[in-house]
Formats: sequence, C-alpha cells, structure tokens
Amino acid sequence: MQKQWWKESVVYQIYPRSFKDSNKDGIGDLQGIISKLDYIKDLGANVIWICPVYSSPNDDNGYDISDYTGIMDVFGTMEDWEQLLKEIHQRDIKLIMDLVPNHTSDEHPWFIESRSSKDNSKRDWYYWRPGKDGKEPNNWESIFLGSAWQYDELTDEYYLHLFSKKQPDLNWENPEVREALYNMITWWLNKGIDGFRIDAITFIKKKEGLPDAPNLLGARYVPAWDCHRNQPGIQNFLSELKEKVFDKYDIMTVGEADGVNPEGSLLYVDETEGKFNMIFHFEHMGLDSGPNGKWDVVPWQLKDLKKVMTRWQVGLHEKGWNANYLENHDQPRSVSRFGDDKKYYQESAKMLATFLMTLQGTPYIYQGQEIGMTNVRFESIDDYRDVESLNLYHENEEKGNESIQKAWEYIYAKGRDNARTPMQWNDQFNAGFTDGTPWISVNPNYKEINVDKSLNEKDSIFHYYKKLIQLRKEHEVFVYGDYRLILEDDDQIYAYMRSLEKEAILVILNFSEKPADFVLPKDLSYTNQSLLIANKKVSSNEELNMFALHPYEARVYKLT
Ligand code: TEU
Ligand code: CA
Repeated sequence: MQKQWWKESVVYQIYPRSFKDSNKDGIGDLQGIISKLDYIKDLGANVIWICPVYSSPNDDNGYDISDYTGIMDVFGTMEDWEQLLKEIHQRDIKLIMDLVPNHTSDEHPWFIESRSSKDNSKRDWYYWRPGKDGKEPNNWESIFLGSAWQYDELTDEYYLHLFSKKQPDLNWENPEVREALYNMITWWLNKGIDGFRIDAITFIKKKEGLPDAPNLLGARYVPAWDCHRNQPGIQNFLSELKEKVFDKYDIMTVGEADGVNPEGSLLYVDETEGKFNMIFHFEHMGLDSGPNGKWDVVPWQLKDLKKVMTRWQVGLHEKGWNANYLENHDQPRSVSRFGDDKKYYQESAKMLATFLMTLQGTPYIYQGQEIGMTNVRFESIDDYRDVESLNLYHENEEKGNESIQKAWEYIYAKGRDNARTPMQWNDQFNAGFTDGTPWISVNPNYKEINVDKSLNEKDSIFHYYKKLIQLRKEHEVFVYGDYRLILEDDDQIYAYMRSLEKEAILVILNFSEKPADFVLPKDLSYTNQSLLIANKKVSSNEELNMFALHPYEARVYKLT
C-alpha cells in the first residue's frame, strides 16, 4: 500500500457559521476560526476541512453559492481568508475547502443570465424544461422535499433543483459549464490550498431524458434516486475533472458520495483509477432509516453497523482508501445517535471516539464532537434554521396535529440543526460563541459541555480524543494495518484486529448499555498484551482471555 500524507492525517471539520464569532454579529467568521487554530493544533488534527465560505444568500448556509471566488460578507474578506490559510500553514496544518459543483445559487450571475431568456447563451447551463400537461416536467421530489422543479414565469419554463429551489442544478452535459468550473477550481488550487471536499458529487449526472420515477403509490412527487444519483456516465465527468485539474496538484480530495456502495466505490477511489483519494459513503448513516428514506426513522442495529463498516474496511483494503466519520453538519450528533447522551454519556462518547480513530481510513472529527456535543431539542419551530427541517415541518403542518408531532420526532432525531448549534467554548454568555445574538440558539447544556471544561479535566472526552490521535501517530498499524472483524455474531460487542507485519492491535467496543462478556477467540495467539487506551479503569492483572465489559466500555490492546 502506498504511503500518503492524507492517509496519515486526522481531519477536523469546521462549520464556520457555528464555530466562533469575532465581531458580535452572532455569526461565526474567519477571524473567529483564526482565533481557535491553536485549539485545533492542540487536539492534534493536521488537516482542516472548512465548509463553504463563498458568497451566498444563505438559503442553505453557504451551499448556495452566488460567487465561487468571493468570500461571504459575514465571514470576512479575501484578506481574512488569506490570513487564515497562512496561519493554518504556519501551524503545519493543511486546509481543504468545500467545493460545490452540482449547483449554484439562483442569485449566481450564471443563473441570472440563464433565467433571462430562452435564447440566452447560458440558458443551457442549467436544466430548463417546459411543463407537462400544466404540471412539472417530471415527478421528481427534491431531496429537501416538494417538487424538484421550480416554475419561472419570465420564460414560462421550469428549472431543476435537486436541493432547495434556490440551488438550481448546473448542467454538466454542457462542456462550457465544466470548463467554467475547472477554471474556478484551478483558481483556488493556485492560491495554495491542499485539497477539496467535493459536495454532492454523485448528483452531477442525470438520467437521459429526465424520465418520471416509478410511482407505485401515486404520490405527487417521488424520491428519484435512480434518476439522479450515481448515474451511468458520471465517471466520464469525474475522469475529466481529475485529468484536467486534480492530477496537476499534490492535494487531498474527498468526494461526498451518497448512493455508492463498496463494490461501486472503486470507480471513485481505486488507488490508480479512482477519481478521488477517498469518499464519504452514507451506508452507516442510513442504518436508522427505513425504506422510505431519511425521515422514516427506525432503530439501528449493531449487526448492521458491523456488516456495513466491515464491507468497506475489507473491500477497500489495498485497493482504495476509506474516509471515516460518525457525524458532520448534515447528521445528528453521534453520541446521541449511536451512544447514550444521558446515563453513559462520557463512556459512550469515548467508545465512539475509539471506534472512529481505530478504523482503517482517514478519520474526520466534526467540530464539537471532540467535547461530546449532543443533539438539541428546541421547543419552537422558530428556533430552527435548516431549510430541510423547515420544509419537513411545513409540509406536515398542512396535514394536521398528528403529522406535526411526527415531524417533531423526526427533527429531534435527524434534523441537521442538531449539529449546527454554536460551538460550546465555555460556560459563559452564549457558551462563548458570540457576544451578540447567535444566528441559532446555543444548546442549553453548554454549562456542562464546553471546551474550557473539557480542557481542564484530564479525563475529558477532549483529552481522550487527543490521546487517540497521538496513538495513530505513534503506531503505523492504526493507519496502514489491515482490519479483521472478530466475534461477528455478538450483538453487544464490536471487536476487530488491526495488523501490520509484526504489529497487532485488538479493539474491543461494547456498543450496549449492558455489561457484556468478552471471550477472546481461540485462534488469536499472543504472548504479551499491553493496554494502549481504555475509557474505564482496567486492573493491571486482568485476563484478556475472558472478562466482563462495562456498558459502553472500550479497550485497545497491543498484542505481541
Ligand atoms: O449534502 C448532500 C447530501 O447528499 C446529503 O448530505 C443531504 O444534504 C442530506 O442527507 C439531507 O438530509 C451536501 C451538503 O453536505 C449539505 O449541507 C447541503 O445541503 C447539500 O449538499 C446541498 O449542497
Ligand atoms: Ca461574525
């Protein structure tokens, strides 16, 4: 396996709007980030991924871009950004930016031109279609609900938007669009950044003819994944992007690849043929969804988590590379979702940290994860900001009380604002995030959960993460070792071996709120055991062959 800096890295993800406000307007900004770089350095992350900071009317918090080469006013100026890059590099950290090539804002000059008339030279830069029988051109549902088409009176046609109606999809079939995007990407790379996280990349190819999706239940709009996600032909676009742009730089690229499975992933991340270094898959994020998608909330099962993660771990071994994450700005907080944010809060947050940091692949830590930030339950819909959750709420509002109750349940479980409440820096006013009024309220638990406290307590979740990051740096086996699942059928314990030549690591995780009996498989022979890290006190004379794990206990042994 080839050694690469991005395989050995630990990434810290920043959602700028919610990270740190420097000028009291209630919105996180670039100077705020600069003021906290030493904190990230102290944690030990050596790559920062920063969510979009480009000019945007903020319908989807920066994922609706109106100027790809401008900085969003409320975040600062290009000078601030340049200072940020410089200060990041001075600390020996790398910076990857978010790249959003599937759509622009409807306020982007390209779209304004495109919308202006049917014969405008940029008309074909987006998907414009006439209505069908007085209705939308097809029955596709937007990923953010409602129709994926928006009617525009001016030219009496509809435009396609897979996300919000302020995010019209670019037409990648048009070579001028691709060229314009490549120029923009090159422009950023020439500024000296170290790579990109590529947003919603599996959506850039649409099914030929934009046909209706199968509609068994006769719904007005239907999810149309099989028409717009990971479609045949997409790899041609990605190869071109790679050859014309990415290949010319020593950068790290991670594609956000909803709808890709381990088998199909090699087209994306094969060591030689792949178009990206790694991708974010969604298979583990789907484990608490039923057949009807994200808002069909069901309990997740450990056996499924093992199956999914193992297929990726084994499937990519020596062929490609994994990007591992348990939460991000689109997902609930992992301790609330896969752990227990009440009774076994500390234990389960650390257990999940152990899991994330000991898998094969590059780990991504989302801001606040390192101090165990949790989901939030605001009581009024006025406290929510996310366009997706608001759409869900309003769609259900029309259907009456019972539906509203359901909507609340879904928003509490899966709403994206769970991860977007301000970073909790201390127990002071607004958790130290802002001296003004925050754009979204602070999670009321900031007095118990905050950075100051986590830094001061030596057994904190923060220090545990820090130690795990250190271990990854000290033992190559964590990065390059293979992965082998053991105790496959155990329904409480998730355990695996990581091995590299003579180095072997045993990871034991109790994913349940009950004690669990661990029995070492007979075929695992070793002469010496040493405990590298654990989230509970382990007595030094404990036998490794058989012992009882506490709820959510995690242990990592080195075996020789
Ligand atoms: O997300 C795209 C995506 O496929 C999902 O993460 C989706 O937004 C989510 O499942 C909805 O519940 C990316 C960004 O990460 C997200 O923040 C943006 O809203 C979206 O693209 C549009 O740019
Ligand atoms: Ca600000």
